[in-house]
Amino acid sequence: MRRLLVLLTAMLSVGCTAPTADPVTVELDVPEAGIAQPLEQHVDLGAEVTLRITSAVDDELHVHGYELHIVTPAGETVEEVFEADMSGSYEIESHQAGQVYMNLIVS
Ligand SMILES: [Cu+2]
Repeated sequence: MRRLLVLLTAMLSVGCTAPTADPVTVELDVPEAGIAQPLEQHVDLGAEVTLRITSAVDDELHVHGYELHIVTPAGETVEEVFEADMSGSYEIESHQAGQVYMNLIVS
């Protein structure tokens, strides 16, 4: 019985192993003129990402793939927290300016 319990515990802890990526904060400051050349930002797969955005203009940002829509009132700092659980390159696009501000690379 004791042996069975040990085995079960071992199996459960393997099954529950979470990615060991550290949480990360990604800052995105958008000036009034926007961002002509997309920034590039890498985050580790499995990391908890805090996206901290400060925009000089009213905007709505779309994180492609993760399908986050983030409203950013002018001059305010907005935070969006999500789990980077899909690998790939994801555009963070302004639906106001029609520009890609950042490519978020998850790997
Ligand atoms: Cu979009």
